[in-house]
Amino acid sequence: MKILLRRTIACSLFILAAAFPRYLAHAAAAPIVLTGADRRPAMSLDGEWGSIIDPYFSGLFSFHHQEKANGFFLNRKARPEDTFPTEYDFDKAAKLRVPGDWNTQREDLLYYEGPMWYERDFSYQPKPHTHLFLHIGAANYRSYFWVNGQKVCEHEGGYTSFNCEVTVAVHAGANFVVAAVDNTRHEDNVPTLETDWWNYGGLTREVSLIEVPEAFIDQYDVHLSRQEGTIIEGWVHVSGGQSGASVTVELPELHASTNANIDEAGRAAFHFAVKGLERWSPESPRLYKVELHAGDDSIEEMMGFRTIETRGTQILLNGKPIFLRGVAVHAEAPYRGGRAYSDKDAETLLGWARELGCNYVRLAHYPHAETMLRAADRMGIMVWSENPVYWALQFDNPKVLAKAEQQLDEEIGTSRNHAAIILWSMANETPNTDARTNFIETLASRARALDPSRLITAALLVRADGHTKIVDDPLGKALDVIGVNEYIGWYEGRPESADNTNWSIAYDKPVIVSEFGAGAKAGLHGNENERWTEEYEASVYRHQLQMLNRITQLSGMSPWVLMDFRSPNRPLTGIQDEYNRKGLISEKGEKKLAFYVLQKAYKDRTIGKPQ
Ligand code: GCB
Repeated sequence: MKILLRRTIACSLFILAAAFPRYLAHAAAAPIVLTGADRRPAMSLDGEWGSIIDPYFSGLFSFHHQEKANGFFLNRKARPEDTFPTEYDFDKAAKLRVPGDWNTQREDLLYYEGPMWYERDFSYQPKPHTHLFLHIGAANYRSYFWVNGQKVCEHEGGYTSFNCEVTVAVHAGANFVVAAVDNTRHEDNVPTLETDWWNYGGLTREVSLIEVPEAFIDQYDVHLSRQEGTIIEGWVHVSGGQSGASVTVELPELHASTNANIDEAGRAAFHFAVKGLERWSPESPRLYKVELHAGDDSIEEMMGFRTIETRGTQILLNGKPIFLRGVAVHAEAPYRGGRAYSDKDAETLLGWARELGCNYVRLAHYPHAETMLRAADRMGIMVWSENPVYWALQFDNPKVLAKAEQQLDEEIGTSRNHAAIILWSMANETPNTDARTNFIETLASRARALDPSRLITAALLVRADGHTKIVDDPLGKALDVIGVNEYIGWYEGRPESADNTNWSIAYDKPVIVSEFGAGAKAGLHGNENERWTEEYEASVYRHQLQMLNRITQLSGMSPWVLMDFRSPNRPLTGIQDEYNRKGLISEKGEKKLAFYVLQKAYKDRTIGKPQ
């Protein structure tokens, strides 16, 4: 009955919308976050979608720039009796693969920035008393979705997953979904106009349909208590759950379970003791099956349990000091190129990190795919996860803050149950202004409120006084761990300039050197004073490693970067060819000399505090 009512409402909305074009935009609900969306039974919508490139967005806007009631989202088919032309046809249009950025699928799209239309048919048999969500792993940057011509949602932010309710829009039998994805860069976006990576557009991660019961678990948090290492605590939120209804959390392998009741806000907080829990660590990345039950809904995930905290200038994993032997990683697909999304991409990238001797990766500069986080959980690689607050945003614009907050909420909401993630990074290399500091402090407080179980960091810029590098950015106050980016030997000085560089750090907190590096073209050899040779990059690493060992509060490092990645800022012909060449490995998988320098330091433990 409820469903019928909802469908009738939807139908009238649709009629209204036809009469008042702008109505559609307002009728669509905001997308929601589903924790563990990839753990739910789903109907995949991956594969080939019809696609129409639309640089002027004429599929959505009329010649007087009003939102159309009969845009491409209607997926209209021309009929012989028509008295007007239909100037598009998804059936005849070129195809694009989903998941996948469009830039690396067709040569003519490599540089394309603008709106792109996608269409896919599907058949479905809705079940009564269910909600149906269109799940989108990521769509860069702004995206709009319609099902059977009805607007179902709009979303902003290119690197987080979201879910649009389509319960009333989908009907029994044949259906179609249309998406418009627009990767135009804007000054008030997060990230903004300038980045040092390729602005890959499109439905870059998986798309599926997820059916859940009327009352369903949308978000949950299950983690080991920092205070008491034998207590698992957290909460489950049930959308549409009746106050007082019961939720069960179970770890069958440990014969441990608990029941908790949902409060007025739909949330059931729990904590329970477990015996014999083996903690997750890089040496032993033990994962347990965790089952959550709430009425008709249930979800099952493999989770690790560990604690992460700081003591003075140390980072403690499971109560013991740990040195983070890391490397920074972009979500760029090895060999194939383009945006990474698959298990295979994740396993190749993290496999290289492990071969280097890493126990840690900085996943720069935006939230990476769930596949990457699951692989890190399995492989025992700790993760720095990052909000795309990169360089100089409009820090005094409240709308920009709201966008950054939304992306942070989605990042934490989606990935908070990954043991691998130990750090939430708020930002990278932002200018030192009051507006910036307030902006990022607001984000840091929000992240702490959302997830008090992890550490907050950001990659800061440093200033210099003679041979002394000074880390005193006021933002440091808001952080648990200070991230520091520096490029001695590349953007400033020579590799050996590191030898007489000293560090003055204003905070009594752990420090991670979150970036250093140098560019080298794989296969280009020469002497170590020649820029772009593998020898030069290796020399920068050697001098850097010695210098880093002199920073007493150093708790970790993630040199820039694991693999060469595409960037439009890097046009040097014959060397860069639009790739940032600071990789330890080329995009074709060729290891450069610096890879082996770092590998040796990590394997011999000649870098970092003894653990
Ligand atoms: C940085 C940025 C990173 C760049 C890198 C570079 O400081 O954080 O995004 O790609 O330098 O190669 O210049």
